[in-house]
Amino acid sequence: MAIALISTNRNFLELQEQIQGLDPNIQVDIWPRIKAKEAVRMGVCWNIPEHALSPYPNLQLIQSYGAGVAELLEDTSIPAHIPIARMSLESLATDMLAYIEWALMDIRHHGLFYRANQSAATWAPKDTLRHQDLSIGVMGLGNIGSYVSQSLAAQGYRVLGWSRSKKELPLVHCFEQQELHNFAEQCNVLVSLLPNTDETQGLLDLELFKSMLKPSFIINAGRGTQLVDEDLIYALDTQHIQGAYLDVFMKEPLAQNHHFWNRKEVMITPHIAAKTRVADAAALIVENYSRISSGMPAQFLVDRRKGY
Ligand code: NDP
Ligand code: OXD
Repeated sequence: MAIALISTNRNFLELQEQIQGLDPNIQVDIWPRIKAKEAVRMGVCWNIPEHALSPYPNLQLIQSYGAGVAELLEDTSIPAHIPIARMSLESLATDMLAYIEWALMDIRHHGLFYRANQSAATWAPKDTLRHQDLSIGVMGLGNIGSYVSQSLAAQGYRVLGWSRSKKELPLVHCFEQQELHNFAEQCNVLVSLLPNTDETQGLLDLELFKSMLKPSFIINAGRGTQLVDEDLIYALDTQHIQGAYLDVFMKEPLAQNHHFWNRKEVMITPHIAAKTRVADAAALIVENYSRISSGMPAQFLVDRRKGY
């Protein structure tokens, strides 16, 4: 029995070492050098080419190396009967919280405005915003969003949460799917921590931006497909939105000629808000591998109908 580590853009050498450090009996090979293809029971995948999983006749589990699984679900070369598990780690939630806190501090201290002023040598002081000046709307209340929303609420922000099914979270005012506009109209900052599904595509659009409280900011760390890029540009031009912090994009890396690069009201980060930490991933992979080896279901299985 073996695990195949497959990625076109991650170096999995350290992951291989960590998995074998936890259980030296597991055979772990890194794609494309997979020794015995029929021995592979689990494929750990991130950014894989189509058909990369076709050569393994005894595959029992596909383990995503990240929380997002849309690319794996869209890959028609993967048979629908093979279960897919997502990466669901405490460290993804704590790292994401740190990213959102950083963006919120920048919003409160007018970072986008002062950086633009610095490049023009302009002295223009503004009042710093306090926690209580901003209502934060967290879209997606799963592993990451539920932790982020509750932590921000504990820091003194007014926090609202929105998810497909209604949640009960201490200190967070929760809304369900059909209450999107009622939710957004009470928020200064919309933070997307949603998966990429048919239903979440294009949610961050001009109509939603117009309904928000002023000043209005967007933080997108979910997936780039959720944002209508042209609507954001228009909303910045017309002052419906004052600034955006974007970590994910429709196409990554973001094209060099994309309009976002030249906007002083947009902060771009290269999909680093919460990167999977190797040691934590290795522990989850070994746990899921032991589970499937004993005939148990893996943890954090994706529901193909929901798309996450
Ligand atoms: P989970 O699956 O735990 O949570 C997803 C949440 O989104 C759930 O609350 C779910 O609702 C909600 N949701 C899904 N579809 C809809 C919809 N149509 N309308 C309203 N709510 C919806 O995922 P995680 O918290 O682990 O991760 C979330 C996403 O964050 C990932 O899929 C990935 O895209 C992104 N991510 C980005 C990273 C980065 O570095 N930028 C790092 C890690 C993750 P319900 O609870 O009712 O099911
Ligand atoms: C993601 C991740 O899904 O890096 O973006 O986990």
